[in-house]
Amino acid sequence: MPGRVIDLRSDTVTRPTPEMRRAMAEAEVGDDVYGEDPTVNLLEAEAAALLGKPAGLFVPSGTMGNQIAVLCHTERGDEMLAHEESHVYYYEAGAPALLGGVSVRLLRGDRGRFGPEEVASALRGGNVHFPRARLLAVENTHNRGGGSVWEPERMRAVAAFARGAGLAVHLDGARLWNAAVALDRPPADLAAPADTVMCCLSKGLCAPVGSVLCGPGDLIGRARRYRKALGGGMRQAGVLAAAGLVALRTMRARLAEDHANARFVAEALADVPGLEVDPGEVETNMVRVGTGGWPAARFSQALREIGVLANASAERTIRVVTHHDAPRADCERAVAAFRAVAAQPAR
Ligand code: TLP
Repeated sequence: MPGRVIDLRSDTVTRPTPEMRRAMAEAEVGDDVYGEDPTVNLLEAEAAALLGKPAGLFVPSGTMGNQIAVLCHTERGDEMLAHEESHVYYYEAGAPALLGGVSVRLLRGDRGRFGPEEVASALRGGNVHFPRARLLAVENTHNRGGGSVWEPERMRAVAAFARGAGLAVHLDGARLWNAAVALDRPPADLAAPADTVMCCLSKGLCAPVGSVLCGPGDLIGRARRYRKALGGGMRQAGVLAAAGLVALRTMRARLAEDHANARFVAEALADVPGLEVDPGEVETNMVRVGTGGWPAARFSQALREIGVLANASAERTIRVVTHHDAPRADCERAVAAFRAVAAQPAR
């Protein structure tokens, strides 16, 4: 039985680095609901600049950032378009309906990605029977797609088509930083096709809490009011924003290491009998492991018993997410654990 548990459930489990903790302890703060927290203001400005948008808003979570965007782009009774496995639909507790009275029309496509034709065939025109389609949501990298990256040209084409059809475009860029590293492109290039973009500081970048929503100044003004309504107006939030600044300034480039570790895990598991892994589909920091004869939930439990955490993401699939707090040696131990479980009879 190994000592320390290796946690590959998500990159959300990363803890703030020593530099972040120092920055948090020393942060200059004020009351952010009055707009008087200098560290939050700086984070919002730096994030907006990095993403090529006029304004930014610090929010407690990616979910809140996405849902504020939905509220800003729609009215009650409207419809938004999103991939059937998108986070905004699949993992946000029905919030578009709950908070905005917005229905979601689902699109299909390869690992979270689609083309203008999928958008075109989902649009139904202005007939009184139909809700008004007002928003398209895209996700890059795509979580349930296994960390898949949108090809920039395809993203531009989809966004241009949607805008031509009168839809706004929101980019769930929780892991846009990973896409930027994988493509070796500035984050602003990847965010350019979207009206609004949400990016997380609390995943691969290791900040303890927080995301930013960036977009046009007037929209971010309205977003600030929705953030207040949802209870996300925080006071001396500069202690959190200080960690976010360290994240933005120092933690992006190292994501390449997480990507290399994900490839390492995928390649090591590819020829383990009983497992199904396609190393060719690993584009960033996620690996989807098919568990063959095992129900994934039971496989996950068996891994846990030998000190490795990885969640079932589907009936017969486990998701492995690499991150800062699981260096190569931990990935090697995780591979050994997967091998050990796969060698047992399925149960
Ligand atoms: N994803 C989490 C879980 O919610 C599934 C994870 O462990 O991957 N957009 C995307 C693409 C995300 O992956 C997540 C979190 C969010 C938004 C929401 O961010 P938070 O957790 O900060 O609300």
